[in-house]
Amino acid sequence: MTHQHPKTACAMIFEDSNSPLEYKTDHPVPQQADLKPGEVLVKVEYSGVCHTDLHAWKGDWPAAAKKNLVGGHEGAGPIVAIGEGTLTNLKVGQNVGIKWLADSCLDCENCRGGSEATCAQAQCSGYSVDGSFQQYAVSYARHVTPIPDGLPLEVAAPILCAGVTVYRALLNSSARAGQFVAIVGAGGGLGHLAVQYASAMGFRVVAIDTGADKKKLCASYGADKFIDFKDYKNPEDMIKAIKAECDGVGPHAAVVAAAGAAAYEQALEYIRPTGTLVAVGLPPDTFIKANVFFTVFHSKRIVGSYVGNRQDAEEALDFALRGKVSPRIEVCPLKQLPEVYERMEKGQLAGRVVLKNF
Ligand code: 8ID
Ligand code: ZN
Repeated sequence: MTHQHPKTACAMIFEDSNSPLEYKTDHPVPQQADLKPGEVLVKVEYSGVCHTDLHAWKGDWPAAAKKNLVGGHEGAGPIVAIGEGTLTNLKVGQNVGIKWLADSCLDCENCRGGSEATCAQAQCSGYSVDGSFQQYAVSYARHVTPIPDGLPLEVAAPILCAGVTVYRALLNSSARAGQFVAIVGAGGGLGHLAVQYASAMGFRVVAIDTGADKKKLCASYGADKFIDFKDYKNPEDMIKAIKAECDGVGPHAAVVAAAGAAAYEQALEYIRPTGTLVAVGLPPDTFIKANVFFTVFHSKRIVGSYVGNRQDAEEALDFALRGKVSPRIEVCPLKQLPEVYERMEKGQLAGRVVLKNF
């Protein structure tokens, strides 16, 4: 079947870290014959803006991103073409999601074990390959996520990175229903979904972030307590306050989903003995300082948690389909990405901004 789509379309692109974000209206769109086996062309209708996209643009991380990059990795829309010779059950017209993990080999120890993101051949949308801040994006049949019928695309978009990441992080926390979990950065894109997944999974949530808007948002999702980190000049007082909310001994786990380094500073201290610190947020040049004696003496665990696998993505979307999790979204035109980054940098966004590409 031949499908008609334009030869050029809009895309937000930047040449190198920190170079201007350029909104192009004549970005080339691959045609059917340009697609390789395994590739699909997605008409991206909505794309969430993750703080990772901002880190990528600023060049915050040790691994360099692709030059002339189209960012974005929370894309949602229908498939409009499938590369000739692709082995897949996907159909043209079907809605799919483009997530951070664009592709992996699916045949190494990591992939087979369900840790696809740590595959040595992993490709990342909006980092090593062009992502979803464009109207038509090439992605990979074996890794796009089918979006269930009945889930609006703008709701699905934030689940594709923020949702799946925090869902996997909560699983990695090893907390059980009824136990206390601190969500650090609870009013942000990842955090506000973490509060909801945590509540849906039966955890008792202590939300940590700042400002009245984020406090209200977290309370509306059933967070038991909100700690405003800016209220505490002395870190010891914040540690005491967090412990006090959790039987006086601290939460069983802390999922640190903040984009700033300070969020990591006290987390190891306020989790209870045998507790788990789940590292999710990726501030540049940050180290977790663990006192070896107390880490051993209190049997604490430090776990890195990196997005989720294909199954996690489907499960995370299913929570949204069932209405257990509902992202707070602000829809903006693709063109406004520079302003969105400015607000994100200042910590002014509660929930997620979703770009409308059409
Ligand atoms: O796979 C992963 N590990 C993964 C996946 C996706 C995103 C990691 N991330 C990383 C991003 O790269 C980023 O570093 O998670 C971090 C958060 O991404 P986001 O949720 O998209 O960012 P946001 O919407 O800007 O929210 C960040 C929140 O953190 C709060 C801010 O107020 C904001 O609400 N925050 C900060 I900055 N410092 C804090 C602190 N000290 C804090 N909250 C509590 N304590
Ligand atoms: Zn992301």
